[in-house]
Amino acid sequence: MKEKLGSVEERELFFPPKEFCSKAVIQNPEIHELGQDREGFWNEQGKRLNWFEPWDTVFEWDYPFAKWYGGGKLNAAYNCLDRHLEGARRNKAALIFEGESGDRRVLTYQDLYREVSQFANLLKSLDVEKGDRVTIYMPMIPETVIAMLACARIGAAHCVVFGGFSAEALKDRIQDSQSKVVITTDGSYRRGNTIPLKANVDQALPSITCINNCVESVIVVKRTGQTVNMIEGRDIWYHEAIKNASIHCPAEPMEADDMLFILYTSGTTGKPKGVVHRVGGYMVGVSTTHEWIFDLKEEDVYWCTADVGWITGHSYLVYGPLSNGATIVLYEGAPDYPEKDRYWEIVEKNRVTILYTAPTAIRTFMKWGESYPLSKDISSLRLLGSVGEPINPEAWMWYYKHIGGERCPIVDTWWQTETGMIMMAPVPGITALKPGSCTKPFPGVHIEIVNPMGDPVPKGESGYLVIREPWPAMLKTVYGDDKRYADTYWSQFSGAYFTGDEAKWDDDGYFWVTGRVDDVINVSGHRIGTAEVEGALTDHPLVAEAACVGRTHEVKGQAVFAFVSLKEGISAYEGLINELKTHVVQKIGSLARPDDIFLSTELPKTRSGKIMRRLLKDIAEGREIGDTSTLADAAVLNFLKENMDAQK
Ligand code: 6R9
Repeated sequence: MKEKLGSVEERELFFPPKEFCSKAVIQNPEIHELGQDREGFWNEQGKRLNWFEPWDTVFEWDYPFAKWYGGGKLNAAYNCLDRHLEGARRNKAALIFEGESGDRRVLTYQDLYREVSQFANLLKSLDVEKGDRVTIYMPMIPETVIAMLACARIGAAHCVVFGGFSAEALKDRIQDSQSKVVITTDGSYRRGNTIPLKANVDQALPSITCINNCVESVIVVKRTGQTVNMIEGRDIWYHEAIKNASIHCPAEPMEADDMLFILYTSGTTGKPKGVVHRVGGYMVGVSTTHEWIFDLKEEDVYWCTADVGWITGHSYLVYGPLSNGATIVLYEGAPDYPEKDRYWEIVEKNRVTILYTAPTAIRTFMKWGESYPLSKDISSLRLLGSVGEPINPEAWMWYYKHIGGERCPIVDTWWQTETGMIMMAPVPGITALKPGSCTKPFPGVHIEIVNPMGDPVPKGESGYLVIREPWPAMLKTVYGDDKRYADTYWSQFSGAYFTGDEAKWDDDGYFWVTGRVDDVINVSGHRIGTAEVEGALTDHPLVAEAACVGRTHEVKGQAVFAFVSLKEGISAYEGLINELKTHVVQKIGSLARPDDIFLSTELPKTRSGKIMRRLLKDIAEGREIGDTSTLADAAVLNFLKENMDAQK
């Protein structure tokens, strides 16, 4: 059977070392079969958390809305902090912070508990109550994690906005969530420079339309020491306000189905969606997957390099590991600051045992060469993880060899903002690995690959990745828009959640996710909606129309390629392309900056006026152009083909 498969990589199996398997958290090869009784399985896993009230039902399914652990009451911060204070974990390092400029802080579980309680009391003193929203716009510093847990402690939903987003993107997210409080810093460090976060907040707030009580206060944490403009009656310095806050703050008992946080993510339309996660199912899901997939042991030092502004930062930097009582590393800066060995220096210094990072980072390290990891002692590593986009087998092999010393299993984890938890990944003590495959669905998770009619495809074939059965950390809804939730995720295939991804199922039943099939571009593991970038471009006064596609990029996975037509009578001038790129950065953030902008008099459209992105993608990738039969005007295409090189 196996010989039928195409590449060498698909046939090559890597078995985790015996030494690793014999000590693994999960050694039972029948664990996936046990997971087939989903209700029984997740009932059992629910018991890993501390509950104020037990649940009555594991899940109720009112398609497409699910309720998990109905009747149960718990608190996420309590599960990440209080329950670890009883025994030896009290004085264990919960968080090791590595600042970009070399400063370092270690907080034990007791320290973290105290700081979270104080922050929670500060929020309470600002009238933040259960159900309110709080926007967090911060760099990777301990106070960011503290702020998240403080919200969770009092039952407010946090909305973390990535610190690299622009004032305008921040505005949209505060507006949609109607946050009562914004927490930010004076600024953030990036490669020795500073980025003015507070100034972005100041720019965002005046144009927000408030429905009720939105943004009454801004809490400012001092980080860079740069000058900021504090507005009397609205802005508060954290270090001053916290002085009087009590160190006792009871954790609010939350219904399992109550909202824990909102996280905005890009989709196929211009407006980012507020993905809502709830306390109970989410916490069970991330806690279980974190322990099993990362093979977490009491003495591990676990480092997830993702920014807290993304779902990976929420689930596998904060809630998963802290609920499991792990020691986490939090690094503020860039991988090449001050030198290209910074990650390996952090691994050496802290004896990091588990490293979870993204393929784009691995490809960057590959490009820099193995001398950097070689120059440090990284022998403490015992398990490696990958997330965010498909990992190409070459990058997998490099990671395996040069970072893992051929002794560390690699867990390639497939999941999404909406799934909340890892859905497909090896369980490292029992799963043989194939470079480039996320292997199999996690126990208790049901995933299928289907054809356009929604029927499962046979082994060896490709199709659309769908999830038919509810899972505990699934999104509850899109914030304030149940209809959008149902339409976006549950309407393409009847009876199933559509992931937006395409995948192949090989003869061994291993899954190979190949990428998005919707209008989402994955740049360095960050989701960018083509409609968002197009919206930013057409916002420029000279632009008539814009169409964006993803083009393969050696390091970033994909890069944004934009086709732009200018308004009638406008001709291009020197510097216009850069001006357009800067405009996108101002509207969204530098992560959305197009690598290429191609100016064209017209864009290829169907007779009904739809831009044919498929053809633009062929052009951007420099490959043969596909079926053009529905194209209204073939001359446009010829123009594009002929002028592409000239503009490059
Ligand atoms: C966790 C996260 C989700 C999209 C997802 C898919 C891609 C993530 C992947 C992967 C192949 C993996 N993706 N992990 N593709 N293999 N291991 O990244 O969430 O930012 O919402 O992105 O990322 O295309 O649909 P999110």
